[in-house]
Amino acid sequence: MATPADDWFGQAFSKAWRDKAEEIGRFNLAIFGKTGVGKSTLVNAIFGHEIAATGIGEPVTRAEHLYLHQSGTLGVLDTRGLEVGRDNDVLIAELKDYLHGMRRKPLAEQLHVAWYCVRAGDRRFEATEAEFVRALHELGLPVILVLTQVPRSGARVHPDAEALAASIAELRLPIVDGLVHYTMALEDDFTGQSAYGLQELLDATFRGAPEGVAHAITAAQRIDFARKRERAERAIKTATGAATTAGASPIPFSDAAILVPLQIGMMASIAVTYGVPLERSTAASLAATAAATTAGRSLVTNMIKFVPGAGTMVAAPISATVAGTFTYAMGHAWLRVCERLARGELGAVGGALDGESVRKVFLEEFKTQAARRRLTR
Ligand SMILES: Nc1nc2c(ncn2[C@@H]2O[C@H](COP(=O)(O)OP(=O)(O)OP(=O)(O)O)[C@@H](O)[C@H]2O)c(=O)[nH]1
Ligand SMILES: [Mg+2]
Repeated sequence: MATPADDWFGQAFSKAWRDKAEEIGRFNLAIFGKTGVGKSTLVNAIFGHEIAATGIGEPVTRAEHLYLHQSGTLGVLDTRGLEVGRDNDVLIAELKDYLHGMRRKPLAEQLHVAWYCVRAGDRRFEATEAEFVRALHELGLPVILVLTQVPRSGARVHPDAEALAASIAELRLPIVDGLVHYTMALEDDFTGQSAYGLQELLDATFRGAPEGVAHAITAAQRIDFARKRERAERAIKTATGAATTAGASPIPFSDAAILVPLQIGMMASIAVTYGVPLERSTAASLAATAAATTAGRSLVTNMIKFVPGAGTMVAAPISATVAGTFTYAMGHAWLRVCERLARGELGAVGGALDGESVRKVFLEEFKTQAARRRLTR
C-alpha cells in the first residue's frame, strides 16, 4: 500500500532522476563499417541489449541513410541503405550536413566519437575505407578503428588479423591511439572463443570523447562497474559533505526536511550512473527507504513525515555526525542496490522488482556502512 509519504518520495525521486539524467546528458556514438561486420553486436556487448538490433544474414539496420537511436544516456548513429566505400560521397555529405546542424547545439546533441569497424575475417581494408576514415577525421570526429570478430589462441590474436592491423598501421590514419583495437564481442562455445577487447575499446572511447560526456558514457555502458562505482562514490562524498554542513548547526527536526532532497538527489544520481531506468529505480528507492524505518533510528521516515501533509513528527535534533553518517550509509546501501539491479539481479518472477530483496540488500549494507562510520544506533 502506498502511503502519502511514499507518494511524495516517489514523485520527488522521479523528478530528481529526470533532472540528473538531463544534467548527465547523452553520449552519441557513430558506428560505421560494412554490412554484417558486427557493429550492432559490439554496441550491444558494451552498452546493453536494447540499443541496436542484430540479425543473421540480412542487414537489419537498413533504413535510409543516417539514423540516430536514442536510449537514455546513449545515442547511436547508424547508417542505413548506404555502404561505406561505394557511397562515401553521399555519406560524408550527409554527415557534414548533420554535424553542421549540430554545431550550435548543446554537447549532449553533438556526435562525440566514431567507431569504424572492420571484420578481421575479411582480411582486407579497402582504400575507400581509409578515405572514409580520413573524411570522418576532417569532419572533426575522433575515430576509433576496431577489428571485429578477431579469433585468438591464448593471448595471441590470429596472425591474419595481425597482418591486417599492420597493413592498416602503415596508412598512418588519424585514429584514436594511433592503432587498431582487436575485439571479439561474443563468445563462441563451438570454437571456444571468448569475448575480449571490450574494456579496451571502452577505454579508447573515453579517451576519444570530450571530458564533458564522460559521465554519460559511464552511465550508458554496462561492462565497467568500477567506473560506475567511482562516479557513485563521488556523489556520496558530495552529499555526505553537504549533509554534514547542514547538520553543523544542529538541525531541529522541523528543519530536517532539508536533508531529504539532498539524499534523494544523491540516490537519483547513483541510479542514473548505474543505468537503472526511471520506473525501476523509483520502485526500488521506495522499497529501500521503507527498510530504513526498521533500521533502529528511523531517520528517513521521520524526515519524510516532516514533509507537509505526510504526517506528524517527533522532535529530536540531528547532529552533523548523524546527518553525515546517515547520508553516507544510505548512499552506499543504495549504491549496492543499484549495482545489483544493473547486473539484472533483484528481480522477481516475471521481471517485476523483488522489493523484499531490495529491502534486505539495502538494510544490510546500511547497517554495515553506518557501523563503519561509528553510528550504531
Ligand atoms: N561469434 C561472434 N559472432 C558475431 C560477433 N560479432 C557479430 N557476430 C555475428 O555476426 C552477425 C552480424 O552482426 P551484426 O552485429 O548484426 O552486424 P552489423 O555490422 O550491425 O550489420 P548491419 O547492421 O547489417 O550492417 C550476427 O549474426 C552476429 O551474431 C562476434 O564477436 N562473435
Ligand atoms: Mg547493425
